[in-house]
Amino acid sequence: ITYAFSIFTSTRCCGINNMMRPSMASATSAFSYKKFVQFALEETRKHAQLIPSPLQENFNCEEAIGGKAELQMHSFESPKIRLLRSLSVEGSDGMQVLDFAIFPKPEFDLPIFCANFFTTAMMNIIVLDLNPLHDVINQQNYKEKYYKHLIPLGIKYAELLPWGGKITSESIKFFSPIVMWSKFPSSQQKHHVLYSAFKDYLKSWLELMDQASGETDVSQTMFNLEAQHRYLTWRAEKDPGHQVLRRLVGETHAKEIIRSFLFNGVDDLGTKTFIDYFPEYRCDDGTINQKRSMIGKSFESRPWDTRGEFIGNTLR
Ligand code: BLA
Repeated sequence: ITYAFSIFTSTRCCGINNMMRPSMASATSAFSYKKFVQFALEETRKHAQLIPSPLQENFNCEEAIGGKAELQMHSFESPKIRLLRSLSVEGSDGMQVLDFAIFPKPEFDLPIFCANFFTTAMMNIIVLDLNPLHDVINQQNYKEKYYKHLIPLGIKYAELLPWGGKITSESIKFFSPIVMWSKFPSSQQKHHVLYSAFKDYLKSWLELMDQASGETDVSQTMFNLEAQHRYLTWRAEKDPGHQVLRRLVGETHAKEIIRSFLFNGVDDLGTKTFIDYFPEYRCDDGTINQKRSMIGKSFESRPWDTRGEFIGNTLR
């Protein structure tokens, strides 16, 4: 097996201009997430001056083992953004993946922009959300501050991209009342809807960012920082995409991409461990239970009503 890592093969491809390269998918389908990334960077630049992140040097473009996919990574920061990063994958078999997130600086209690799309020739598994930094089930004022005016947007897309069925119950606490969680067979019409939703959600997040003023209270900043670290710790350990990534680039390099790039900050924004945050995953020998979920899957239908009230009363 030959490994092709960015660090060793950085001359092979990429840099931002690579977005202009003909897509690997174009041979099999017209669909690609590259235009999503391009839109997102252009749109964000209307609101913030993006400067390349130091991560860009090590994480940019690479080929998966055996040349079966191409991975592209971008990362930026700005005065209010700690990290905007994007991973897109185009497989030679038609697989298309986008993992796009924007993490605010800790002075801001802004939600985390989250677009996670996994597409094969047949199926799509998507999560699109402004993931709340704080509790939106019990903390009414945080929910109202960021989501009240966005409920109609959520309702609009919930009709077009219906609830995807049961999910890892733990995940729901990381989702907002306007989360799009959906599974659907590939079609041009659905991809068009997804693109619109992505654009609308991103624009909404950017408006929230424009309005946000930085926290001056140190304890509130620390509260935001820990919430972001907890989020990163969850995703760096339990994100459903890890398995695919390991298959593409191998165990060691997948771990590097996950901890240093996708969920950058997990190793330096805080000192608490996964078990500190999620003690129910602790095995008798102190290690982390490898199960994705301790509670199991639930929420057959959308656990938020049309007023944005949480109605999934089975949540522990
Ligand atoms: C499935 N991805 C899922 C599911 C969710 C998410 C909820 C349904 C399975 C489940 O119940 O967990 C996404 N879960 C999230 C997100 C958060 C969360 C965004 O808790 C945030 C807090 N998905 C990707 C990437 C890949 C990917 C990058 O985002 C691949 C590289 C793959 N996701 C993927 C696959 C499945 C999946 C293959 C189906 C397999 C499974 O259900 O485990």
